[in-house]
Order: sequence, then C-alpha cells, then structure tokens
Amino acid sequence: MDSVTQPAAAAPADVPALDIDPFSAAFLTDPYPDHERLREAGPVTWLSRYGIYAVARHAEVRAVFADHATFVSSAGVGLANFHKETPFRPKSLILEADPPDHTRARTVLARILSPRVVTGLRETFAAEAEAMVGRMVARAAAGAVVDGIKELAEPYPLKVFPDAVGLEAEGRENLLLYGDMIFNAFGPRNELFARAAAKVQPVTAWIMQHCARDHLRPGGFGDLIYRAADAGEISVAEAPMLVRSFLSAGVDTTVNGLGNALLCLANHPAEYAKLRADPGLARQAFDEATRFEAAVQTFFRTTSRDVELAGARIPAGSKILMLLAAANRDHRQWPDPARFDIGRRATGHMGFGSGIHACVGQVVARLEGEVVLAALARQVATIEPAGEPTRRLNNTIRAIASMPLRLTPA
Ligand code: OVM
Repeated sequence: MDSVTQPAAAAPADVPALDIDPFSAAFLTDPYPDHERLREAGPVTWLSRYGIYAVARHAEVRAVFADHATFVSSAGVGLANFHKETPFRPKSLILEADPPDHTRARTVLARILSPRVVTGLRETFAAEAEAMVGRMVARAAAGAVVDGIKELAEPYPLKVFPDAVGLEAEGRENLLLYGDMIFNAFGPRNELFARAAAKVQPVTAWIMQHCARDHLRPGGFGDLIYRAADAGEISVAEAPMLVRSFLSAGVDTTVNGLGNALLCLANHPAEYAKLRADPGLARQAFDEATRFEAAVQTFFRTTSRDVELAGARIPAGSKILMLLAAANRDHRQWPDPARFDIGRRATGHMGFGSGIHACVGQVVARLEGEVVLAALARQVATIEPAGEPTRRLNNTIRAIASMPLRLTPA
C-alpha cells in the first residue's frame, strides 16, 4: 500500500476490479500468472489496493503510449502523482516531462545517441565483450561454475556505458545502487523502496557530483550534453540533469537486459544452439529476450482529461499502470507468446516502450546485447544452469542478483 495513506478512490462501475498487488514479493518473483489474470480480466482493470487503473494487453499499452497528450508523463511515470506528492528526486527533464519541454531534451539526447554515433562505438563494445566472455570461459575451462551476472551481465555495461559517457572508473558501484533506488521509487513506498532508499544521500551525492562537467571526459556523451548547452540548445542548469538521465537509465536496464537474456538462453538450450549455429542471430535473440523477460516491467501515465479507453471511462488525474511485460506476452499480438523463440520477429514489443518516450538509448542497449550474445555464440558451446538464479526484487526492474552457470567452451 502507498505510504501516502489516502484511501483509494472507489472502484469505477464499468471496469473489472482486481486485488492483485503488482509490487508484492510474490508478484515480482513470478509475475506471469498475474499478468495473465490482468490481461484476461479486461482491456482496462482497476487495482483496488492502490486505486489505479491498469492495462496489460498490447493494444491498450500501445494506445496509452501513443496518446501522450492525454496520458502524460509530467505527473510522474511511477505510482506517485507529482501533482499531489513531492517527487522522490528532482524530475527528469526527459522521462518525467511532456512536449514541448520533453522535445528539447529528447532532441539533444537523440542526437548524442544516434545510430551514426553509436556505430562508432561498435568496435570498442565488441572487443570488450569478446574479452570479458573470454575471461569467463577461461574460468569455466578450469572447471569453475561461473556467475553470469557477476562475471558478465553486471561488469559489461558498467564498463562500456560509463566509459562512453566519459565517467571515471572509480566508484561505479554507485550506479547500480542508484538504479535500484530510482526504479524502486517508481513503485509504492514499500519495503523494497525503503531498503534501497536507506543509502539515498551518499549515492545521490556521488551521482550528482559526477554529472558535473569537470568529471566528464571531453568527447564523451556527458561532455556532448555540455556542448549542447554551449550552443544554447539547453540551459547550463539543465546539462547536469541530462547527464543524470544517462546515469539513471543506462546501467540497471542493460545489466538486467543482459542478465535476462542469459537466463533465457540457459533455460532454452535449443534456442542457444540456433544462436551458436548462426551468431548473426544475436541482435534478434536479444530483442526476443527483451520481449520475453523485459528488464523494465512497468511504467505509469497520468490522465490529463476525462478519457474513454477501450470502453472504460477514466477521469482526469487518474494513474494508469502499463504492464509492458504482460503486453509482451499477449496472445492477441504474438502466436505462442510464452515460447522463447529467437527465430521470431519480436519487433513491436513494449520492452523499450513506444511513442515519443520510447527508449532513446535503445541503439546502445541493442548494441550491448548483440555483441555480448555474439561473443557467447562464438566462444561457448553450451550454457546450462548450475543451480537456481537468485532474484533481486525491484518494483520496476526484473532483476537477477546471481546466476550460477556451467559453460562448455567452444
Ligand atoms: C531519467 C530516467 C530514469 C530512469 C529510467 C529512465 C527508462 C529515465 O532519469 O531520465 O528511462
């Protein structure tokens, strides 16, 4: 339950009400049975314990994303309504903004993260992936059970992305702590949030300190933000806040995107065999993993007016939970949606969102996914679970803390 102890609004008459808690430990551990209930109860549902609407089907999630003037982001993209509660941290200039403010920030970030620029990173990102996979495979060749999270899914993004931003090497563990905090903060003020937020002061101080220009290598993504400020595209005060967006959205997401992809491949040996036979499938395999086990499971919008959605009348000022990961397994959209199939065209999934807020870093994320899976395909013959993975529960991210694996070197 939200710590803001306002009683939830009365259930609307025309929408099925459910007592599911999408932020409970049980739900976060295994969301898929409840995703099914949410999808099949109706196109729009009402979650009584929070007094919010929810959409779990692909068509409605996409419709909410598509109408950014009705379903706004500026009131927060978590459970908290910024018109009624103080944001957990100063609002993001891109994530928690609507046009025209959003457009200015988005234009700058989209240019810095454009396909042309990111192509320039490919060689470095691929070499680091080969090297890191090589070290893990060497340990496996010596007989060790390896940890796919601690030896690859965490260290890889923590190396290549902050390097590209231009951050120093020291203290990068703060990025993981910060990610855990802000993605928990999109949910209710539950136990998960409280535990993450306990370290908020030193971690936030480290993050904001490293958003300053003199901490950023000339020519990196961070420095390019300051050059946009030099050119007058954004203000000098906005620059550190946009660097903060890199540090917020760029690590925990890809760490768990890679972790979830590894878990999918370990659990589906026939799919791994297909990837091994054709490393050119790496990009598509990463996309399918993002559909099948989306790292970012949910986001919210807030209605700016009374609106009818799939026959449901939703009043202005309502919070709507979008279950991206449920939409990604909607049988109305994909044949056999609960099957992990790297041969499928997974494009159109909601793992990166869609519309004007669709992940602006997805070119970088997909590059990381592609080069890591391609390196595995070249260097590893088989991947098998060597025990149950340990989950790290988070209100927004589908996260894994540790994943013991047995690898056969190629
Ligand atoms: C931001 C931000 C933070 C978290 C997630 C995100 C997935 C963006 O600070 O702009 O996008």
